[in-house]
Amino acid sequence: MASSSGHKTLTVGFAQIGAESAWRTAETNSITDTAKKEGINLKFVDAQQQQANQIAAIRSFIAEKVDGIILAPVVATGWDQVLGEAKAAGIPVILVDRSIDASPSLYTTVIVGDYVYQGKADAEYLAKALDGKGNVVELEGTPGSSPQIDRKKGFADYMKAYPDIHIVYDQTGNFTRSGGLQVMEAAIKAVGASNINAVYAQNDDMALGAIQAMQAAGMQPGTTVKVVGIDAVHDALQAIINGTMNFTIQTDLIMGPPAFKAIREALAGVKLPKWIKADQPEFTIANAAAALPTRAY
Ligand code: GYE
Repeated sequence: MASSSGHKTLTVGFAQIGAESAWRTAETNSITDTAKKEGINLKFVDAQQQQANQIAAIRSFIAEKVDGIILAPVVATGWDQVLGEAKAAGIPVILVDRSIDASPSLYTTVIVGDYVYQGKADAEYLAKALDGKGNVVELEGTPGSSPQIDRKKGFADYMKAYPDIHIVYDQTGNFTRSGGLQVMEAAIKAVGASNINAVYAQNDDMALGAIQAMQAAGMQPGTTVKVVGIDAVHDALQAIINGTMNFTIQTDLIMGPPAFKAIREALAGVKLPKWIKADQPEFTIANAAAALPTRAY
């Protein structure tokens, strides 16, 4: 059957991670809005941060004989078995926003940013802003997820050249605003407010939570404490404009159009690149205000 847009009506299963961040919710909206617009029958599962729920969702998509599967893999390992089952059923699997440790033959393509580069960009900004010297609190994402692993590595590798910059506190905030707030409260208690010169948050939501915790402790995020995040979500750009945050780098979240396009192409026998990458613009006080009104989500 043809939809109003002229495409064959597809049935696609989407195993989403959950709703831990503003970024994640916007990505969900991109995929559900695009499905509506393109007349795609979308089976949406919110896995509540559990890999087991994602594996169960994929198995039910296979049983329902969907045309394609979109998976945002919560962690990087443990996918071989279930992706082997999807492959055996001949169903293309498009990975979105997180990569996995598995043979590339088990999936069609991964649409994902360069997260090592993002960590490096945050490190580069901080090394300059701190003049090569200072104490940093690191807020990490979901343990074992590809952005947590890669962003940590990109930052640490770059900072090897700066021996006078120290990570004085380092904990996961699970990519959530409340996690960022709690970890920052604990860091302030453990290290002392006056001993913290910067915060490196592996996503913007945790940076925003940390800003709240610092303000409650009478600190001045954005001025005496430098704050860098990742994603470039709306509230982070607003915080940069307000002067409470210093830097962020975009993670693409307009995932609907490229994901469904990849499924159509895979079904048509087109050979896709294994890694589909988007631009990652950087934002500071110099360009945040101009960018904010044109953000799609
Ligand atoms: O940066 C973060 C999140 O996997 C790239 O997950 C994604 C990350 C994103 O919830 O905000």
